[in-house]
Amino acid sequence: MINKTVPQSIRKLLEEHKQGHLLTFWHSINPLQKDDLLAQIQQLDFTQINNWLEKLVINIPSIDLPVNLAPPPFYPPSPVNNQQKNKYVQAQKLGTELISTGKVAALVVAGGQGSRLGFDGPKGDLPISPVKGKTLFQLFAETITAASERFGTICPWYIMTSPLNYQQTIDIFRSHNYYGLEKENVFIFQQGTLPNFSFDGKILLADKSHIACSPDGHGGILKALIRSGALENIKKHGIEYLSYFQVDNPLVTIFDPLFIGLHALDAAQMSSKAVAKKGPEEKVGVFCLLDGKLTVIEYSDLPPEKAQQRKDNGSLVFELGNIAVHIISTCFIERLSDRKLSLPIHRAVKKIPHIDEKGNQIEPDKPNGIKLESFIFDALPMASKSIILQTTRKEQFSPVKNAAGTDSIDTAKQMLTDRAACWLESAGIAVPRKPDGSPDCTIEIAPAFALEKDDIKAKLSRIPKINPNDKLYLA
Ligand code: UD2
Repeated sequence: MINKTVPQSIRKLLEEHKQGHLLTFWHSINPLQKDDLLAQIQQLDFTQINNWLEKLVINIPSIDLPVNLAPPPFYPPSPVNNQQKNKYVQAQKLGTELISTGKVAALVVAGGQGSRLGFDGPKGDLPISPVKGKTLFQLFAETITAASERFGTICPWYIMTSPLNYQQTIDIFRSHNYYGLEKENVFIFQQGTLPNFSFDGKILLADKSHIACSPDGHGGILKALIRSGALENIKKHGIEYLSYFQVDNPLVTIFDPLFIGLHALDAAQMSSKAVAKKGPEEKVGVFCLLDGKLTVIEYSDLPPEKAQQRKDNGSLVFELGNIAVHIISTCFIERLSDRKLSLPIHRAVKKIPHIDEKGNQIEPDKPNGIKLESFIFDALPMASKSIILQTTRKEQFSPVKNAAGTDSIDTAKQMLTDRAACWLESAGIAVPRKPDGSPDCTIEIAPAFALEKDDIKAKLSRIPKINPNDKLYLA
């Protein structure tokens, strides 16, 4: 058994595709590891791999800078004329009805590795609320509980993880008793992975018996929903709309009747929320019409003259930044899968830990290889209809990407306090402010207390006077 040999067919296959090095350590691994490695090799699809090698790994794809670009139509945060006002009222009513009748579920993508943040563990376990230090998962769970009560229904929650953080995520939910949600209403599933490559096209080994792999991008959700049985479960619950968001945005409004209603009224298949970009350099994808089709163009692919182009009123022509909040119709996911439509694969040059040909562990300090991934927003041009609702950054978008500086834990905590202060002030509560205008206190509003600004008015008697430096938690 110790001397188990490699099946001839596998050895031949690897040699044919110049990946024979995957067996370098065959003689120094134990029988279980041998079986494991063989299983991983059998999973490799060499037709696809050769295609990626040619188009994305060995050869650097030439990026055709998009030329035929136009800004897309969008719904503004508030209606601008009577006709639109009527539509928003109708949409709000329809969205409320759809949520109340159990047609909408929450769907979060939480499979990323969060490497920029340097946080050890699933990003959803990051403490983020400014007073109580609740984690992202807890905040979302409490929001889902509060929304279920508000709408008189049960809103299920689908959570995409990756093989790298699935078990940890399950353990976190178990140890927190699913944050008060019923276990059967929380569906945690795994996305796929793709192998990592050196610049010369060799598949990297993570250790002597494991191929180095990374999650296949948030676009992997389309396949993962089907493969994991989540889509079946969604259909069984009669869910028609998925409210998609990223695990790194503590300000997200998960159940927004207006957004859901506009999507449904316009018979859209996949819709998006956007914010006005802070400036031409902000690192978010932008919504554009490319040859008439709604598309997200990553900031790095947007020609600088387009990124900087301004309207007469001074705002950017391509101003709609992607905050990765979507409504996706269940039937759209089914249609993509029936037609076997797959999303394009993108290359990302990254630092990839691996072992070298002598078995030495390499922890690179600069990018040394290529990861491949697909993006959910690449499904937008495949939708027969898609709408964009512009929203306000300070109300709904504060991504936690970095350990410090912009888009960090500190900025998200500050924005949670800022939003809470604005909600309280809009209900007539005085909030102490510093000379620079920022709140001179820390405020956390639990989802059970208020899901939106208008909920505050009914709770005025429960709000104490706020003094400078106070830490106030409203629950
Ligand atoms: C994404 C968008 C960017 C902007 C920004 C808003 C891309 C390429 N860019 O930036 O345009 O909208 O978000 O915050 O998406 N994830 C998985 N599996 C994966 C990879 C990622 O679940 O294999 C999740 C991850 O856990 C996170 C989200 O997808 O919730 C975004 O991932 P990211 O942080 O890598 O995206 P980023 O910052 O490149």
